Amino acid sequence: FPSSEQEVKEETEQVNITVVTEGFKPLVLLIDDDHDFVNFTKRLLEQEGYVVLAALTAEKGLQLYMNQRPDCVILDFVIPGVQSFALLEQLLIKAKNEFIPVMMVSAEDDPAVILEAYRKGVTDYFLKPLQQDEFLVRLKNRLDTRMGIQNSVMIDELTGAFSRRFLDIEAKRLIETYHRYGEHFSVALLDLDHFKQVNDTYGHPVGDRILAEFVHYLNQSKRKLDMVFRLGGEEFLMLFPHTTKDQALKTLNRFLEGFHDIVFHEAEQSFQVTFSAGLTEMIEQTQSLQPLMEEADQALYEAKGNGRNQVAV
Ligand code: GH3
Ligand code: MG
Ligand code: MG
Ligand code: MG
Repeated sequence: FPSSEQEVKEETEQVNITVVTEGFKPLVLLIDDDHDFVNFTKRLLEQEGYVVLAALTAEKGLQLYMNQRPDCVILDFVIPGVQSFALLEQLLIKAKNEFIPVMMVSAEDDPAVILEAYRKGVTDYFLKPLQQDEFLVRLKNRLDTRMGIQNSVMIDELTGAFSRRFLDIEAKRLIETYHRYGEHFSVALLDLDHFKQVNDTYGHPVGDRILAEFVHYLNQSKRKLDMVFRLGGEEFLMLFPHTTKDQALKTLNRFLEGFHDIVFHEAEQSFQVTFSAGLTEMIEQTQSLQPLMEEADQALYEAKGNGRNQVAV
C-alpha cells in the first residue's frame, strides 16, 4: 500500500522531531561558594533560556550532578577544603566519562593551576570577572556539541528512544547514586505483544511507525527524569529514578491503559497494540545492571505467560 507507506514515513519523521526538541531547555549545573556570583550567573543563564541548578558546596554539587543529569557543569574549583577538592575531582572524572562539558570560572590566574585544571579534564577555563559575551557563546557551542553527541550516538534513530550504549552510562550513575545517597530506582523491561503478527498483517513500515509511536507515547507520559531505552527490536527498558517498585507499577499500569487506547488506522482497518512489562527495583546487594535486567526479564516472561497486556513484578 504505497500511499499509506508515504503517510507512515511523514508521521515517523514528525514523531522523531517532536521527541528530540519538544520543550527542550539545556540543564546547567552551577557550583560555586560565591553567593553573589551564583545569583548573578543563574539569572544571566536563565535569561539565555537555560534551566540552572545551583550548588554552593562541592557535596551538593556532586549530588545534583548525579541526581539531575545536567548537560553542562560550570564550576569554581577553589571551593575551600581538601574534601571538597576530592569531591570535585570525582565529578570531573564522571563528567569526562559521560561526555559532559565542565567549564571552570575562577579568580585563580596562576598558569600552573589553570594547566592542572585542563589536565583534570576541564573543557574551558574562564577568569573572573567574567567576559559575559564570550562565555555565553562558548557555553552554547559546548552545549551544541554535547547535544549533537547525544542525538547521534545516544538516540535510536527509528524511535527517538535512548540507545543501548547510553543505558550503561545512566545505569552506572543510578546504581552509584543509590549506594551513596540511598535514592531508590526501578527498572522495567517492556516488550510489544504479538508484534510479529502486527508486522505480518500490516507490513514492516507500519511496525516501524508503531515502534516510534510507542516511544513517543512513553516520552510524553513519563516523568522528566524517567528514561526510555531501546534494547533492540520491539524491546525497551525504562529507568525510573527516585521511584519505588510500587510507584513504578502504578505508572506502568497507567501506560498500559494509555497505550492500549491509541487506535491505529491502516489499510482501512483499525487496531490496537498492547505491551507487557517486567518490573524490578534496585536493592542493596546489587552492584550492576545485569542482575536487575535478569529479574525484570523473568517478570516479563511471567507477564507474557499470564496472557500479555500486563505488568509483572
Ligand atoms: P510476544 O508477545 O511473545 O513478544 O510476541 P512477538 O511476536 O512480539 O515476539 P517475537 O520476539 O516472536 O517477535 C518480535 C517481532 O518484532 C519480530 C520482528 O519482526 C519484529 N521487529 C523487531 N524489530 C523490528 C523493527 O525494527 N521494526 C519492525 N517493524 N518490526 C520489528
Ligand atoms: Mg518475544
Ligand atoms: Mg514482543
Ligand atoms: Mg521481543
